[in-house]
Amino acid sequence: MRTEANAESVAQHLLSHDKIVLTTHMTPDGDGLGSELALLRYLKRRGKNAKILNCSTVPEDLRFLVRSGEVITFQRGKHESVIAEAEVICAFDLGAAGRLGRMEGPVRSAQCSKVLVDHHLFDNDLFDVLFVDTRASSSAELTFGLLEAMGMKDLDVEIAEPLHVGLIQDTGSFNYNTTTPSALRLAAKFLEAGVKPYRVWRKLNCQKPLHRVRFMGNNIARIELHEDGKLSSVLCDLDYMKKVKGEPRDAFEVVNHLLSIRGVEVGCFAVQIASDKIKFSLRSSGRIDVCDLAKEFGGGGHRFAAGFTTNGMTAKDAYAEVIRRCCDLVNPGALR
Ligand SMILES: [Mn+2]
Repeated sequence: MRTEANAESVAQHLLSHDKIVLTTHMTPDGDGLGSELALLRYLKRRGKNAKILNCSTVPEDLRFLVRSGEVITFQRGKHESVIAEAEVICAFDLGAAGRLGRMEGPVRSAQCSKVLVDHHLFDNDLFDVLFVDTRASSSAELTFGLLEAMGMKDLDVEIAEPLHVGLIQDTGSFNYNTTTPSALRLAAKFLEAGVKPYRVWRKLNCQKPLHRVRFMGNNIARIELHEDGKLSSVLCDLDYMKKVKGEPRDAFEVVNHLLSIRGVEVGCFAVQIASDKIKFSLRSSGRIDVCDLAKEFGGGGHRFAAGFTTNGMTAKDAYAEVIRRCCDLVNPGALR
């Protein structure tokens, strides 16, 4: 049975079980990781046997949030039993089932209850309890509601800091349309609990190795414009990364610069992660929905920030195809 749950019912559901496995999407961001860390810490205080099991390792810039032993990286042949023995699996910020990566199969086979806490549009065929609100700024905001519903009395920095990171990442430091009055009230609560915004900002944004900053500069220098400047794009393929000694994980930041150009309505960033796998990130300045296009290619996300990965096409072909579709988005029906 599938239930559209509220914070109270999910809270009771979690509290009535003991073995709880928390997880989030591959290459976790601050929102997914922050949400699961906050819930893990609270569940442990409540005496629960809770674990975080993720399909990818914690990205370097988020490691400051994690204490040793708090996050387990899923390994085939080793951690299937953790999933099989769980009484509840609770996933955060997922967006699409495929984003469980190598864990998708084991999670699908598990017999236990599966809870999703998310603010993405989600085509669900996996979870039996859905705590999804696409109007929420972040999964962190929903997780905070869940903690309150569980009876959390005193919010402290151990729980507030990871949630704060989720909140600031998903609101673009309180600049995106996701910046609601309740998001700002939540930030105030986090600061009252001891979060130091300057510390968090330094940890998140001022710890880059030189080669990554230079690599970003190289990518910015290669931004192309299409359709009278309404569409901006960059392709970062393996040949190029080899030439400049860049890595896919260092490339993604360039996406934030695609919409910084006057007149650009859609930004498309493509990075080749394997010979026939190209990861696309689409961003919209706020008029054009890019999520439907991402869904057509098997991905998803939000209306103005979405992504997907193509399989079985060369980087050049996949990029050409996606750019053609993006041109149609910014200038529908144009002859070209
Ligand atoms: Mn999120």
